[in-house]
Amino acid sequence: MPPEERQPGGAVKERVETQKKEPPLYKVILLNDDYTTMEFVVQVLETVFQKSPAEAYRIMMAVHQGGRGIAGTYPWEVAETKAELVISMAREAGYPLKAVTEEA
Ligand code: TYC
Repeated sequence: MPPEERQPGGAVKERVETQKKEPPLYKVILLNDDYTTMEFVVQVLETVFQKSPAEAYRIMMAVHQGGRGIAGTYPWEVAETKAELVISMAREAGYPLKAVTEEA
């Protein structure tokens, strides 16, 4: 028995369920608009979401044609931080690009 489960007097501590649950995942979704350039969206996908140039272009075109698309899926805090980073980079560059998070 591991020392932390030994009790004074020899009592045995009940084992609580210890199986680790995976954290819930959240999608970061990019929304299409008419003003943000394709180059900027590709750059965001490469730098914020670590996509290859080919994958970044594919996702950007999927958003451009379909209205929205998944940039990546992460634990809540990472997803929120990346969505906020996308929005602040876009505003800094003068684009209206939107990113939202949704439970996966
Ligand atoms: N529709 C934009 C254009 O034609 C490109 C674009 C793609 C904008 C994806 C936003 O999330 C976006 N310049």
